[in-house]
Amino acid sequence: MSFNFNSFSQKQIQNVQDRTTLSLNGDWQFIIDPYKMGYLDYRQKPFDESESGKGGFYDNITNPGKTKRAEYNFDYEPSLTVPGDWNSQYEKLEFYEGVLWYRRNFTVSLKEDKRYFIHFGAVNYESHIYLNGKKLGVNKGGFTPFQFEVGDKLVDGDNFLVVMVDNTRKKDEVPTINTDWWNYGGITRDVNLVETPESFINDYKVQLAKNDATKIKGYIELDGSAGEESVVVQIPELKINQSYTADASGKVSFEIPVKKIQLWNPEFPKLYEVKISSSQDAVTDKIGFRTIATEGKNILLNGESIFMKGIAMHDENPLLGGRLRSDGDMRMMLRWAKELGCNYVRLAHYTHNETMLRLADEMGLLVWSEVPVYWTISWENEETYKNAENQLSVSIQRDKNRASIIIWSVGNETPVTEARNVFMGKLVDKTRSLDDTRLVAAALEVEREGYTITVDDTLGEKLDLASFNQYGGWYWSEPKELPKYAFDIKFNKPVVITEFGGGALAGFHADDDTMWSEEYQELIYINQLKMMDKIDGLRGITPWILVDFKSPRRQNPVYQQFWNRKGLISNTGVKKKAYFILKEYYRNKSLK
Ligand code: GCB
Repeated sequence: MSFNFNSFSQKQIQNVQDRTTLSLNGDWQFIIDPYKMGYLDYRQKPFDESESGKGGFYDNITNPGKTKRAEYNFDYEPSLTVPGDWNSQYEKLEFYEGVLWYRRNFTVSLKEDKRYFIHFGAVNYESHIYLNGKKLGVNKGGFTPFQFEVGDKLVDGDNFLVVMVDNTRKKDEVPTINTDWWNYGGITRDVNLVETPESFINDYKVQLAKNDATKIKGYIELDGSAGEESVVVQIPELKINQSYTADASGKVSFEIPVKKIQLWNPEFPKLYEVKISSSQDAVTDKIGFRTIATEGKNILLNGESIFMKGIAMHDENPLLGGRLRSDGDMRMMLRWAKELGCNYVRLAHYTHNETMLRLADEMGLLVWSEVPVYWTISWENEETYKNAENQLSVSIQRDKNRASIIIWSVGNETPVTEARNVFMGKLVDKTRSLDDTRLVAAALEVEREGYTITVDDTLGEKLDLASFNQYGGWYWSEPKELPKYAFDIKFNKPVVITEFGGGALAGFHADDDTMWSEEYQELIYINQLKMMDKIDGLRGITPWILVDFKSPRRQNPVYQQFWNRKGLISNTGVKKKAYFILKEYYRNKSLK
C-alpha cells in the first residue's frame, strides 16, 4: 500500500488544549539515518510498498524485536526533547538535513466507549508515522498540525510510536529549497494522544459576522454523531445560552444577536469564556470578538481607523538558536514586541505555534499570519499548489477563532509571472472562501526607477492591502540617500509595509557610513521612518525584524556567523540603537 501526501489527513480537532489528552511530549529516542535505510531497500524502493515483506532496518526500526538481524536498536540511542528541533539539541545535528527516526514508548488504559487520536502540533517537514509497527500515514508541511484516529491500532497497556522525519529541502515543496531561515528539523511542537467520546465536538467557529458587531455567527460540527443530537452554546458573561439540534451530518450553523459586547482590541483584549456542549462532549474556549475591514485607505478595527505599530518575527528562540518550545519562550517574544510599543506582529513566514496566537489574543497584539509560499515556489506544479493550499487551509482551520489574527497572508516576495499570479490568485480565493471575516494580503515586491519606488504588482488587485517589502538603505542605496526617494503606489488601499531594515552587529559601533555598525542600522531606521511617513495611506509597518535569527545564507565570518543581523535585538537579548528609534516613533505615532 502506498501512502500519498496527506492521504490520511483528517480534519483537525479544534482546541486540542482543552481536550482529555495524554501528552506524548518529553524524551524520544532517536536514530540518525542519513541514507534513509529504514525506509528504502537497497534498490531504493520503499519497504512500505514492497510486496515481499519488510527488510531488516525497516522492521527493526518500526517494529523492534520482530527480526533477528537487528542492526538498529532505539534502546541504546540518545534522546531528544519533544517539542523541539533536533538542530539545537545535539551538536552533530546543527546542520543536519535528512532523515531521523524518533521513538516514544507510552502506556494507556483504554476505555471502551472512547475514541483516540494522535495529534501532532507540527513536524518539519515530511513525517511517516507508525504506531505499534503499523503505519498510520504521512504528512507534509513543517508548520501545521495533523492527526490520525488510532483506536484500532492502540492496545491497552504498552504502546510505541515511531516517526520518520525528513527535512530534506526539495524544489517542489512548500517552502522550496531556498529560504532565509534555519531549516530546523524534527518534532517541533506538541504531540498528544487525544481521547474523545464516540460523538464529539470536532470543530466550531464562534466569531462576529463579517463586519457586523451585532451578531455572532458560527457553526459547530460533531464527529460520530448518530444525528439529531442537541448542542448548546453558552457565553455566560453575555448571558448567551442557546440550544440547537445538529442535522444528520452533525452540523449546526447559528447566528446569535448580541448587545453590549465588549469588543476585543489591543488595548483591551477582552476574551469571553465560550462553552460548547453536546450530549456526550463539552469544550471551553476563550474567544475575543472584533471586526476588521478596509475602507479606501483605512483599516477599520471595530469600525475605527487604526495604525498598526508592528514588528516581524520568526518562530525561533534566539537565546537557544532553536524553535520556540514553550509558553515562556513565546511570551518572551511577544513581551519584547509589547515593550517596543507594538500593537501588531507579523508572524513570518509560516504558520506559528497555536499557543503564540492564543498569547496574542490574551496580550492584545494584532496578527499577520502567513504560509510559506516564499520566493520561488514551483508555480506550475499542481502538487505544489495542493500542498500550499493544504497548509493554508489547515492554518485557517486551526486559528479561525483567534481575534488577534486580522490578516491571512498568502506569501512573501514572489516573483511576478502569469503562473505565479494564477497560483497565488487561487490561494486568495481559497482564503476568502474559508474565512470572509479577515483581510487577505501578501508581502509584495517593489520596482525602482531613479528615486521612485513603484508598487503595482497585479496580484495587489485581488488583495485587501497594498503591502510590500522594501530594503532602501540596505540592499539598495545608502541610508543617507533615502530622503530622495518617493513612492508611487498604484492601489487605493491601505498601505502596510511588511519589511524594511538592515543588519547590525550589536556592540559594534562606528560612524553611520560603516556597514554592520549599530549607527548604520540606526540611520536606516531614522530615514526610512521619515520617508514612509510621507506615504498617503500608510496604515501599518512591520520592520524586519524583532531579533537576530539564524540563517545558513548569512555567513559573513565577522558580523554574521550564520545569523541574519537585521534584528533590533541581538541573539543575546541586547537592544541595538535602532530599537530605540522605532520605540520612540511608536510612542509618538497616533493610533488613528
Ligand atoms: C526579505 C525576506 C526575509 C529575509 C529578509 C532579509 O525580503 O522576506 O525573509 O530574511 O529579506 O534579511 O534579506
